[in-house]
Amino acid sequence: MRTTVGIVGAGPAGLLLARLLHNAGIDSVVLESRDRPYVEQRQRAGILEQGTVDVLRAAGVGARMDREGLPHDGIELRFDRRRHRVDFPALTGGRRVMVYAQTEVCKDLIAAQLADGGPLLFEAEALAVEGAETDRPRVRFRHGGREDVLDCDYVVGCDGFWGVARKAVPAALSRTYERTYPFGWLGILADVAPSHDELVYARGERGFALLSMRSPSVTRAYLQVPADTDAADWSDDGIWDELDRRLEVDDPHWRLARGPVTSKSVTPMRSYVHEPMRHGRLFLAGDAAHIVPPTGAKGLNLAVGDVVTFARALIARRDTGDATLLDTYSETCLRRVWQAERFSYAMTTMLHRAPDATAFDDKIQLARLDRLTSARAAETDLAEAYTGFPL
Ligand code: RFL
Ligand code: PHB
Repeated sequence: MRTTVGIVGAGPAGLLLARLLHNAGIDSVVLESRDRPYVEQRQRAGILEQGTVDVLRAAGVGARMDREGLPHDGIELRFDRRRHRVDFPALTGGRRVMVYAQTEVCKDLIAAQLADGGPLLFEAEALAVEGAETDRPRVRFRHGGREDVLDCDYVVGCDGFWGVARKAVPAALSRTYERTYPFGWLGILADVAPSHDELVYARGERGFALLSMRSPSVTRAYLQVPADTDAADWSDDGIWDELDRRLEVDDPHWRLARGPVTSKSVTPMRSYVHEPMRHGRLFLAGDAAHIVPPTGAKGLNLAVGDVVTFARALIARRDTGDATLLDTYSETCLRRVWQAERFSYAMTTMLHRAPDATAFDDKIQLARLDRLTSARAAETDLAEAYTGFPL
């Protein structure tokens, strides 16, 4: 098989890249190791930045998002039994976010690709990327019990944190920066209307809690738990009791609505960056190159930023012959990536209670929250980072 751009992985990064290239008349082949139902049902992100929303609309895959997504103008912070709302449009000159699940973004992109795009092969596992330093990189893969080779002009590794593409960068040229956190998130979906009309990020003495949503009738919520937690050890009542405790405020109108829990799972928390994000004709995008803890809601949005940057660079190369944007892909992406790393780290360390936290650490967290909720400059910084820096 032969194509211009070989794309490894059909998560949001790979699927959106295939769409952007298709719209520009550049052919691609997407290889995805899992089957379609798995990719469409994997529960993950829920928040799209303003820039991500704009990109999906411009790519022609925003119609259902605009019908079913929930535009949000702010979030609530809870600490010390207090509630504080952060008003995004007022602080950012009109920027907001959209609640529209990653599962739905993927379904929309898959439907578009299968309708009129290039090949999207499910259950096609990439085994290795080879020849990245040559003009003809290739992906060795297994599909339908057979090994095959995809010959490309460019390969984009969109195969997530556990993928194979990153391994094609020689160890001597790779630098990695990493931090693991001594806690994870227990996430649930529940068939009950969200108890609040915006997301609630809560710092409590017993740890962090997040109240989110998937639709007007489905609640998504998370609890900070020890890193080695087994989700099966938590009963539904136990989860609701703990959410109740961590979301408690001195407001007689607040009440957490409970309902049947339909899914629960534990996610580890990690910060990770691989540099550089390009080696020869291999480009890394999304979780294949970097991971953020989910507290800043940045992972999917970073993946979108990377593939938009790559698509623009390749289109410029085709239209003008100038490869500068391809050559500077890594630097361009990493600048944005490190801003998201900074923000995700700041949100995580401000709101979670580490197992070895001291009384001093607690006071510093509260002082950071106090500053955020009393100084417009600090609040503006949060609002700008949360709604996303322009692409
Ligand atoms: P993905 O989604 O991991 O997709 C990679 C794809 O590659 C496939 N693959 C292979 N295919 C072929 N051959 C191989 N050898 C392969 N190896 C792997 C995989 O099967 C998969 O389909 O990476 P991508 O596209 O870079 O997208 C990244 C996002 O998925 C991720 O950053 C976000 O989900 C992170 N995240 C959030 N991001 C946000 O922007 N906003 C949020 O609100 C948000 N919340 C979250 C999150 C992630 C979470 N978890 C579970 C990690 C909440 C959670 C709980
Ligand atoms: C989600 O709804 O899954 C979600 C929302 C905000 C985050 C992380 C996850 O920061």
